[in-house]
Amino acid sequence: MSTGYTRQFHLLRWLAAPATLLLSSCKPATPPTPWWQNAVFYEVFVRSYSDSNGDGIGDLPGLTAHLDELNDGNPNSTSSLHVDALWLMPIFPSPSYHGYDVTDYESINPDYGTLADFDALVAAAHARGIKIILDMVLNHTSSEHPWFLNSQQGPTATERDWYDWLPSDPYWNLTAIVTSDPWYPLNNAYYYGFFSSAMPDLNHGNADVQAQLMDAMTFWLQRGVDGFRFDAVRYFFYYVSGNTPYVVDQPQTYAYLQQILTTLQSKFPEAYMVAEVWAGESVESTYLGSVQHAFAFDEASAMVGSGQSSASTPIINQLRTSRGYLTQADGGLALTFEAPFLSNHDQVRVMRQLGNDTMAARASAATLFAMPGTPFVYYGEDLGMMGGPNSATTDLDKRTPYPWSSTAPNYGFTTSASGPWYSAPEDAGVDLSDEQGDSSSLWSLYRKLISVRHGQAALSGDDAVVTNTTGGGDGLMALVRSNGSDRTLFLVNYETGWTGPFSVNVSGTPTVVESEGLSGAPSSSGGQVQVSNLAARGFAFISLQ
Ligand SMILES: [Ca+2]
Ligand SMILES: [Ca+2]
Repeated sequence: MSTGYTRQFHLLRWLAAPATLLLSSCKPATPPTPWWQNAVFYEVFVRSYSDSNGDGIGDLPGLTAHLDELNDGNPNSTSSLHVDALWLMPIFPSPSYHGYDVTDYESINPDYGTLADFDALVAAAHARGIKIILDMVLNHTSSEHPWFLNSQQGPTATERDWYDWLPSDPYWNLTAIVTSDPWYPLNNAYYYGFFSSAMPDLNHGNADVQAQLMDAMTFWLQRGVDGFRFDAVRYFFYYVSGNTPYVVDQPQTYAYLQQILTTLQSKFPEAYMVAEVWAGESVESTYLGSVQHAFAFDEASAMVGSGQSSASTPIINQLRTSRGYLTQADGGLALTFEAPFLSNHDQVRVMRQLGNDTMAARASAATLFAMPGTPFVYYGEDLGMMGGPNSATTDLDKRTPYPWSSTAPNYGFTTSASGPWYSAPEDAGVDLSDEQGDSSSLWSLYRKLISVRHGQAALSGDDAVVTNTTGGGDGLMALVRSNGSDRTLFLVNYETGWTGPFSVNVSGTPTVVESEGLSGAPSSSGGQVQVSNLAARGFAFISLQ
């Protein structure tokens, strides 16, 4: 009678069903140089990006109108960030402002526009060389999704088994993860909603559910989408042993993800897929082989931690730990399995975490682009947005409108007389028009760092070695990135004072590619690179020949 047993039965039924879309005999074909290997992603919350029609809500035409600021297709222009790809947070119909509870996986939220607007966005993005991936929230739907409205009608409803129902509340105690029992009463039964009553979990052991979701993903890929960000993959399956529920990281979850990956890659070999495995690296790394990429949550904490503490220890320790988790059985490295980032829509913005310390933010940004894997920038990080003052307790304050101009009403986000759908003031000068015109702005630094990322082949390689230094102090990190014979040395000083002279235990003739606070040109002798001084929060990307 345990639900976990039922789940296993469903999985077996699914594995035994040859007609299931998830089972394809095609083998995955990976292109020799995937487009995402040296790509920089930009995470966009459409509701807060740009409003095109004056209703106070950001929309797809608003994003389309501002693609040139993201990447105008001219690599030499200094008015464009030159990101390679956009992750759009959910754009499907939803009763919530954030969209992480979907009511239709194959259409566009009317707040954001139409399918025609979406097609126009994809066409305009592709014309500039920008790829687009969509947020796919597969774990659960909205409680207002037609599937759930059907399912809740009773035990004989045609879609009853698409969700999990029990005749009585099992009273799980998940207080370590969520605040209450995730079983909710409705029509004389109880349904499972791990995240909330408004987000009933889909039963992924049901073959019809699998087919529906695969259809939806195929629909978007055929429409030109370049991949997906998979939300909350840890929670796809649960298992109950006795009275003890196990709600994350089940064997069925890994198998299911592998099937999704294999099937989509067989049909769309250039599709990029990155998963939210929001956990420590000991857990996240177990998804290696089940998902294409996973976000590096521990690394984000470590990068921000170095910025907060003025010590390089957090990020150095993390990189060494990563190497342990991401070295495969054959000795090969999988460091590019992880997608590094500083913060995302669920976290207090990095500038607020750093106490509005612009120099620490600059050092953190430089470190982000030195990391192995495909880097993601959360919209507004490029400007140093703080978000609202209640960010620690309110997700809304992490997702405020992008400030385009200091002089236009509503920061140029909307022409609505009643203002934007939500807002929080940013410091003077934290807006695109001011920062585009200032070569020393944080936005201009992001533009330069993205250019460095594109220009240095070593930065898209699979190796990253923290290298010993002599002298330099507690804030210093020396990281050697390599890709075949290409090598780039990254130096960063998280301290609030100068390093003084130091040497790095690496050979090669150094050529500075981009730096801040570097005193003099580095030299080399005796298998070491010598640096005379690096300022507080300074950094350098140095090519080694
Ligand atoms: Ca609008
Ligand atoms: Ca689930």
